[in-house]
Amino acid sequence: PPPEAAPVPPKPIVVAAPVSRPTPVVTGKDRTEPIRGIRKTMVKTMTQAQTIPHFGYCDEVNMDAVIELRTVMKTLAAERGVKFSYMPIFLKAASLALLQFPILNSSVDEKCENITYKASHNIGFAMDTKDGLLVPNVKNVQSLSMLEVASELSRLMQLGSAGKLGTHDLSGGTFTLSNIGTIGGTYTKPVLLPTEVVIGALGKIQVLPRFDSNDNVYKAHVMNISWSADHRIIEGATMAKFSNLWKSYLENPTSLILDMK
Ligand code: CAO
Repeated sequence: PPPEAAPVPPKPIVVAAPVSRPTPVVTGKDRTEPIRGIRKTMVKTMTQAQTIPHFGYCDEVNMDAVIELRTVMKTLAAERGVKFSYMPIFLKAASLALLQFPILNSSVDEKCENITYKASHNIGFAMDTKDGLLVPNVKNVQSLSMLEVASELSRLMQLGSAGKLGTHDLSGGTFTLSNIGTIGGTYTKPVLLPTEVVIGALGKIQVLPRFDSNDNVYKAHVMNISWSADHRIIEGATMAKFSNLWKSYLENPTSLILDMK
């Protein structure tokens, strides 16, 4: 009899997070409270951001290959005591792409007369905490391994959840990614974090029908990316080229490993 075929391992499927249901609040009358703390900082930063002319650029990323890669990396990282989400891959891919588009890791002075190209890729990530929106950053992503990025992300997330992030971790960011997809949504319109010139928002990974190269429909894992950039110094074409490169690292993670320092 012909030898039995080896069992095909099941494809990893990303399951959407359960809908979070906060406790309903019924007070019966209006309530006014002062804006304090992190929300007060958000008022200041976002008001400043709206003085910057932003443009948006969106695309979709096929996540099939990166989901498989991350499944393996998650197990390997766990053996070394490190939690490994998709974020280290997103950050490292961004850092490698920034090496080719340094203007996206720059800042402009208040009068918009000088551009400073930042040597470090201090990549911030938006964090939804009980106290509000926090954006700690991983310093020098350009010189960290993927595992080191994962470990640093875990440290920052733990501190953020405990409300213990310090000024060092919250300042000096040069580029930001916001994974709103852990909560839901597809495309967004992210707002810049001054003095940075780009922010990217990642939508939720969805299972959707797509065509392969032979025109056959297959089940694809798709994630949307929404970039906002400072149009005073960033051209749409530059943003598109950077996004194409970042996307190519995720769609073909072997190229990510090839370019890794
Ligand atoms: N789509 C679908 N699922 C996703 C996903 C995405 N884009 N990103 C991560 N996930 C899944 C992961 O698969 C993970 O499950 P498994 O490990 O079991 O596979 C699960 O979600 C939980 O991920 P995580 O807790 O490890 O999250 P993370 O490290 O990817 O992200 C953080 C952490 C801090 C980015 C996230 O918790 C968060 O706060 N997101 C909200 C950001 C936000 O508020 N943005 C708006 C800013 S403007 O107001």
